[in-house]
Amino acid sequence: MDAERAPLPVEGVLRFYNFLPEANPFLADVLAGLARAQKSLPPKYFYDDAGSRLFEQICVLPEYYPTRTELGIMQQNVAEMAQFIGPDTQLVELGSGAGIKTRLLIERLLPPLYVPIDIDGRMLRSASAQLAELFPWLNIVGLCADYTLPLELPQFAGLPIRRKAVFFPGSTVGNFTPEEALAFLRRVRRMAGAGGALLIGVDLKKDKATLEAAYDDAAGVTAKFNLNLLERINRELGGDFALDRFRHKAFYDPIRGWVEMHLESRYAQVAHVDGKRFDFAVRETIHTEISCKYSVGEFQELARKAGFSAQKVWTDPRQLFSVHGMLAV
Ligand code: AVJ
Repeated sequence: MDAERAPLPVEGVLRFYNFLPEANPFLADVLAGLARAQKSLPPKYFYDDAGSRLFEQICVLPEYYPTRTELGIMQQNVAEMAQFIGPDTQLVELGSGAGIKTRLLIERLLPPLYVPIDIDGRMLRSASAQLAELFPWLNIVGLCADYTLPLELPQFAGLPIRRKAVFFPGSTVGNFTPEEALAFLRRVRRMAGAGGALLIGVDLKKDKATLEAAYDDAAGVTAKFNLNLLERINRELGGDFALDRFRHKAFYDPIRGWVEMHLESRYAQVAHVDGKRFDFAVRETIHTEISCKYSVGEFQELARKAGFSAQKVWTDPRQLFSVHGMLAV
């Protein structure tokens, strides 16, 4: 038998497996991104310890409506969501983060196994340990992995599992372009397997002012979150970015339907990473993130192309945010 595909035993309630590549791709990704005509850095590198903490601060900002709106939708509808997913389901969560919404779902769904997947190993461990304390009956197998890359979900032996459900809250799918999101959802479809379910949070299209405030808050937390990427490069890769020589920029592009975040050079300047030199013209930017917004219909169509059929959609009264219930066809 293929050793790699042998089912993993679920021994004890709390286990972790590291699926991150041996060699850290951060340096190569940064050097490649900064060498482009439009300099860019992948948003997944926001989430070091400092970045994860800053993101948690973003989630409670008055301007950042997605987190509290999605939580409200879940509080209102979690019974129906659990019923939609059904019993004996292995719950897989992508980008599990601090996992507050997860608690709601787990206490209704009572899944035999919970598999959180996150790129931030420390966040994964602390959130999982909290859940293990809260739900002593729950088997948890945490996977430290980059789910933007192909990932073969291990099989688990010895539990009454009839299907899988993938939970992907927070509108993190918005970090992909619609084209990338399609490729990603096709992989999620394979991960869910036949008859599997997808419960996914998707931020809705809305007016420019609301969106731009959400990504450029008055307290400057999002600016700090964005600039932390340069700080991380300085810390981990021996960079020499002067943080006060860059400013945070965020704007909504209604044609593309996404918010763009950039770090804009205030001056003509030079920075180095790993001994390599990068020149910045005044007002030249590093593109650090997109956050794509969808109408309910647009997202359903995208998911349909990826092999899901839309079954349910839950929204808030102001139609700011949506949570979709879909089935793998
Ligand atoms: C975690 C990707 C959903 O796009 O709204 C928040 C990240 N960036 N403020 C988002 C983020 C700036 C967030 N996601």
